Amino acid sequence: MYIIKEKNNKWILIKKGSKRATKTFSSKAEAIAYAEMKGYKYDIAGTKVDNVIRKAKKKPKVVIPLLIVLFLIIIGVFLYLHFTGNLTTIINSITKKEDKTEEHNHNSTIGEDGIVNELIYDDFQIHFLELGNHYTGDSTYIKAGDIDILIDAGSRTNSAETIKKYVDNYCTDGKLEYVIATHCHQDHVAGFYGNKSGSTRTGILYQYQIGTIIDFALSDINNTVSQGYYDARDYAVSKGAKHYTAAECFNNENGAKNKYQLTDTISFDVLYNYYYFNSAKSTEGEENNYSVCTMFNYNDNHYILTGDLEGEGESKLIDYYDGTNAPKLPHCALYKGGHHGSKTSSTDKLLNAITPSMCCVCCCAGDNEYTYNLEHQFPTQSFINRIAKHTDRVYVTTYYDEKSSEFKSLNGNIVVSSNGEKIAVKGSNNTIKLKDSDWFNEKIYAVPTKNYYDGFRIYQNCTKAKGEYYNESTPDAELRPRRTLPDEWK
Ligand SMILES: [Ca+2]
Ligand SMILES: [Zn+2]
Ligand SMILES: [Zn+2]
Repeated sequence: MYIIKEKNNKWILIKKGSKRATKTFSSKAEAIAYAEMKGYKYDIAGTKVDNVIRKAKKKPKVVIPLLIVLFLIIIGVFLYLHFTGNLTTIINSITKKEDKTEEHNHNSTIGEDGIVNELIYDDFQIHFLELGNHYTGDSTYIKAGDIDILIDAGSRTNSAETIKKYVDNYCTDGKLEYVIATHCHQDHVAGFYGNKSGSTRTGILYQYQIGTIIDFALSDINNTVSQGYYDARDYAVSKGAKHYTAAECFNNENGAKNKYQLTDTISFDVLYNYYYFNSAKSTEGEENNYSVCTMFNYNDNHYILTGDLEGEGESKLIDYYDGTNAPKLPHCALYKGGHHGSKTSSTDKLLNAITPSMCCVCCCAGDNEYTYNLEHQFPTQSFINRIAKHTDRVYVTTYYDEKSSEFKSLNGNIVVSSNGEKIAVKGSNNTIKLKDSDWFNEKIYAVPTKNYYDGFRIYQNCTKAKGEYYNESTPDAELRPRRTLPDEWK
């Protein structure tokens, strides 16, 4: 007996007496169609399903005699095992198993917010990858049961090998069932085409069998990066991959879907973005606003990834999910820090709508790739001030070490995982929150009073990196904190 009921603006099919949904649907009609198709007996319970279950449980009066019989059986088995000597063997094997589990989890603790530290669950995993160089970029590998998904493959062409080596620890069938390219910037797509040596291409789209490619509907870029990506995509399609734009997905057009069911209980939605359908050329965020936005769902937990979407795109996204035309976005367990923690993304409007419990940022913290201004380097002080209102669980992949001119792991590869109920987080280097990291708390030499001109732009509050690190002998240099602690984190 199954029950179809509404939950969090979705419709779920649930076995009577069970807590977990068997399957989730976006409409009641879909849920009914599914139950019919499976030949299930079902009730439609509206929102009062709990009462139905409770009533059903009260009925039977056979329970007590049944318990007595069960008790007698257990005593019987116990005595039998005791006299045949099997009991100790069984007890030993049970305790051994417990030891093993404990060993596996012995570092894990549950935080005050219910999130488990230092553990990786099998069912559903999101991996935020380090990319093997000091450049900021994105590559997120997701495993849902046996399904492998890769969102973006930055930061440079040489990241392709780093990504493949990592993904091959998990993806053992050589097939990525889904590949998503959020937008056409080098730090998101370069690893898809990679490098060419002789007749081998290192790019992800050349190295794996690809199921479905979902990518940006629009782009204003026409250069070697975009050409490299389109060639790699064409290659994958010639080998059998399906290709849809996010606009086709959102509209359920041409075979594309706006919801992909990955397992019975895990799915992802291609979220609305105004800039799938309209030019972003005149916005401040430009190309970044074309980003494909997705939400992964596992039971009641949600995970939102918006690529490099900026303030304009975030605002239109939240306007769309207004609770009238479309259901409001749910509270989310995880938000991937938009645009690497830039000052122009992760606006209050977005964060107030999704109230994230955790935030992972993919970047090379403190690198001056995009700016010499200390406060505006990823992850920016203004991003930190905004996310702090929701959570202090902020994790960052990599940082730039000014002293050695090398990139190093901050949290490293960060894995957020779930067993459908609990959520866990673990970094390959450590699982220290950003606010407690040395990177956050150390002071470095910067020139706050003098403007620095790089031949293009004037920067204030400067730090320089990559071999031009300021030190105590730099005129006007002062030791400055990299970041200041927001009140909420004190
Ligand atoms: Ca696979
Ligand atoms: Zn980017
Ligand atoms: Zn970008």
